Amino acid sequence: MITMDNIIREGHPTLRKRAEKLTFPLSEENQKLAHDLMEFLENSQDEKIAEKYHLRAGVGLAAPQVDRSIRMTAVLVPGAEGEDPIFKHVLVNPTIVSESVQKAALAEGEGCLSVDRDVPGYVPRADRIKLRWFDLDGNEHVQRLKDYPAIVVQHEIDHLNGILFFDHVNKDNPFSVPEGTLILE
Ligand code: NB4
Ligand code: NI
Repeated sequence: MITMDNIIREGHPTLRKRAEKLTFPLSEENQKLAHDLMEFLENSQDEKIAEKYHLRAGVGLAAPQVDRSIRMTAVLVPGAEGEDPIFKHVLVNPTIVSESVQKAALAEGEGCLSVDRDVPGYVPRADRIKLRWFDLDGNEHVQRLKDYPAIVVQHEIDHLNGILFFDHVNKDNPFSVPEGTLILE
């Protein structure tokens, strides 16, 4: 299983590389990675397991964060208690087909499992995206996302492009955002 010891941190060169596209069929190794990324998110969101293994909670984890420079990321946005997850997928070669002009940012700012410090500030992103990706069997999917799940996916796709969330925070005033940006509670 993946633990915090397997997650590389800010300063590691892999986090700043553009990750490689995958081809199908996926190797057994990459299929196992997909499973391990999602398992980490499940474990990290389980209070008992997270405490036992000292996992920081996560709603996304990208392959480059475990030092695998390939275009794969897991996303697990939980639903309300007892409900199905809002978005639970391993994305292979994800691309944003189109995005809204409307921007949105999480009120709490963002954190990253590869960044061991608090970086305050808003991270303005597209509020709505049309996402295209491939699943582990090589089937293509297209789905529109908005608000919280859209933000999570953009944070993860950034990892595949060597971008970290604080790259988007305004250096002079971390809480200034483009006019009209929605602040998501
Ligand atoms: C990715 C997110 C940072 C901002 C927003 C949030 C958490 C991460 C990083 C957008 C994407 C990981 C991957 C959370 C969290 C809400 C849901 C369900 C129950 C606890 C969990 C806490 F943990 N970010 N952490 N950061 N990253 N919400 N939640 N809750 O996930 O670095 O690249 O379990
Ligand atoms: Ni991150």
